[in-house]
Amino acid sequence: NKKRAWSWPAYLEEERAIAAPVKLFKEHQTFPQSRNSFKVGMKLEGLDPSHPSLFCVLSVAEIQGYRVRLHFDGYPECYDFWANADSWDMKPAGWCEKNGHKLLLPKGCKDGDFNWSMYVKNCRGQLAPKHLFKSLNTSVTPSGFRAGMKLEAIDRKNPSLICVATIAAVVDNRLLIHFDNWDDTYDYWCDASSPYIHPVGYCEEAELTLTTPAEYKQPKSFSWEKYLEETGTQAAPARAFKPRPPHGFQIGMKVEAVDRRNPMLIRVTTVVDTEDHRLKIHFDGWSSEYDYWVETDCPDLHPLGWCQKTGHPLQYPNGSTELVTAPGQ
Ligand code: MLY
Repeated sequence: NKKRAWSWPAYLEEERAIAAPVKLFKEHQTFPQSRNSFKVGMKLEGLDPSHPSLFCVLSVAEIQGYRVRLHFDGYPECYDFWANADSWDMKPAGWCEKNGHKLLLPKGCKDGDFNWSMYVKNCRGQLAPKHLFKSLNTSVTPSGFRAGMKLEAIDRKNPSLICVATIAAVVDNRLLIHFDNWDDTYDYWCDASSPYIHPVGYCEEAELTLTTPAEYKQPKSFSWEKYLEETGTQAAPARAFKPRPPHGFQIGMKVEAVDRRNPMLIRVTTVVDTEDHRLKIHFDGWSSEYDYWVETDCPDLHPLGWCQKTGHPLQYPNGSTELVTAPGQ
């Protein structure tokens, strides 16, 4: 019995399965054009994935292929998270100040006397150089969305609710969605083609219930016209909302996907169900109990060969170890 290494071509043949075509993936999911040049210890500003309205002081804690593990300075390691090196959520030191965003300081640092160059000097760190941030060079087409404009948005944490919301910020082609009179823990970033945002009047037209702002006095008699006047605000123009084309993923297609239960791992994965904007993914060799839904544009979804090309380990289906016994010779 000869042994050969696990490989996608052999596995696809064995499973009679097909790879999800590379053209179905967004640029940020497919093969990167450049290397990951971040180094352990480099410091930067970035979004907290569990509180996406907040930019924080982060350090690169680990590199794995095209991915980085980011650590919140001054906070326990249990909050560390993984991101791709071209993530839009990563910004160089000074970005928040320049763009008028609040920066959550390392624990123990006082507001007002934080200064990046003093800070890195004191902790003998190093700033991540600006040219490493791919997100700074994205070309931006003017969108018609402006901070302060109102819209109807799905609460991603309570997806049955479509709510009165505000564009809290516009950066590049991304919008920060905030829910009126709620705290910012429900906020999220999206783009103009997000299926989760709609123009003012959408619910009325579709005969859906619109969730009014928290503590709104007469929710039953809510009218957009009155509310825009009361708040002295404008509705986001309907033409700024862009339809998202169908994704093209089909049941049975294979991909490489980060396992969100253990996000340092990327596994051999199958699409087992699809919706308009989401895929249900299954980790090959594991129980279907572990299946879950992801957004089609999720940065943790990649075409076959991504791990190999970017130098990241790939977890083979449970049961088959790295070396598999080849049938026959
Ligand atoms: N059951 C939740 C619902 C919160 C909804 C907030 N959205 C509309 C922003 C709660 O009361 O906390």
